[in-house]
Amino acid sequence: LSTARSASTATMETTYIMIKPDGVQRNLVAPILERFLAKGYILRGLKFMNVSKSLAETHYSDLSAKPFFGALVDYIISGPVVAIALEGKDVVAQARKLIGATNPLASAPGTIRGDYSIEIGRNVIHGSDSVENATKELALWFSEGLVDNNPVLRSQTFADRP
Ligand code: IDP
Ligand code: MG
Repeated sequence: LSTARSASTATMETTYIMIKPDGVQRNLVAPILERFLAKGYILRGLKFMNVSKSLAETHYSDLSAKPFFGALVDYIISGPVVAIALEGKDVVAQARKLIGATNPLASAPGTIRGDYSIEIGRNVIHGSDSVENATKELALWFSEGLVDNNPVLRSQTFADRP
């Protein structure tokens, strides 16, 4: 009962998802998108793009002191990415659940990383880790703004049930 109540009062959010270069190169764009869209999240942004070094460094600036930071930036700029904005109830935390743990060795089967990756340095996908960071990352990657996508479908998909 408490789970149902917290789900029904959960706020609508938008999160930033990114299919990293290895996911693109391994032809995982369609199967990854399929998971989020089939679940019912609303697409608010989608673009295929190359990433500048400064954009990658800004995106991962919280990790700039880590020993793997340089390798991480090189990974993200190694080929085009797919930048995605998704809207839905509690979507920031829910998308992280669908994505799985950072290290694929710890990601459960059934999660995206659990199903499609082995190495932490090639873990195919990014998802914002908090609403605050989602807001920052969406502003960074979609500075042009999001797409106002089909409010009719949205109200049907997320209508609260009694
Ligand atoms: P997250 O992507 O699950 O939010 P973060 O800790 O924010 O994980 O790290 C960002 C990305 O940096 C990871 O997805 C992974 O690609 C890379 N990374 C994290 N830790 C390591 C590491 O120990 N070695 C190499 N790469 C790492
Ligand atoms: Mg992170």
